[in-house]
Amino acid sequence: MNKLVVGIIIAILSAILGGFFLIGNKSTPSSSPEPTLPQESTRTLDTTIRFNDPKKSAHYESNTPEHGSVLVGVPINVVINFNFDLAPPSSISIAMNGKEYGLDETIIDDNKLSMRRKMNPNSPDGVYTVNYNACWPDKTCHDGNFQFKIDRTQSSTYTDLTDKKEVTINLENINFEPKNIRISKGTKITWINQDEVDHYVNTESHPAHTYYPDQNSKALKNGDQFSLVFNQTGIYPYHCSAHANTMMASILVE
Ligand SMILES: [Cu+2]
Repeated sequence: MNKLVVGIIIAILSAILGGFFLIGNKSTPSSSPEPTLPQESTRTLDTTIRFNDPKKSAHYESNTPEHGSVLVGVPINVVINFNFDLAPPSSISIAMNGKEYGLDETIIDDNKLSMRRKMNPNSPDGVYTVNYNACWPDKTCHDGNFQFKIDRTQSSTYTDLTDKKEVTINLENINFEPKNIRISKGTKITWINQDEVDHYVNTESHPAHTYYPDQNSKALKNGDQFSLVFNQTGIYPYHCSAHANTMMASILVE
């Protein structure tokens, strides 16, 4: 009799605790802080080579190209985003094997929350290390670094639309269709929302959207469209900010 009562109590406790842990586990992803490494692991991360761990400076928010990403073309610039006002002499270096591939000077954007440096469009394939020095109005500076890889051979996985003057990309089924494409310099791309939910076209990173600010649309409702002519060669990773972790794509301009 006592054994039966104990058994029932254990069964009830197990059910309650089991339910508790189930709820606890379910709530974990939304309540836990953002993982620090790697960032946004659903993006084009390379698992075949080992990148160094990035160093994040004070006030660091995000960067494009993303740390550990593999690009099928050369980025038009490297952009780093912060949550505090940048000041001179903030600087960015983009180097491989001791050689600098950054072009011109580092530019602090007008809102002072991001800085950028152009990259040599003839940069060879390989792993690049970005070292940056972020300085603040009180004259203090903090350094940081991250890495990305350029591998042009992987552009064969991109849909070749290089002979087109105009290209349409449909936003449908919460995806960009076609997703990763190659186009020629001067091609006009038009994005059309075919879904019932709102979508956006946003340049990386999320949510700063600073890599190529021209490539930021307003909210696109069903049937709405957004167009942009690409006049500069390079790689343009982008996403929809309403579905930032799944709805992403890239344009290689040749
Ligand atoms: Cu979307």
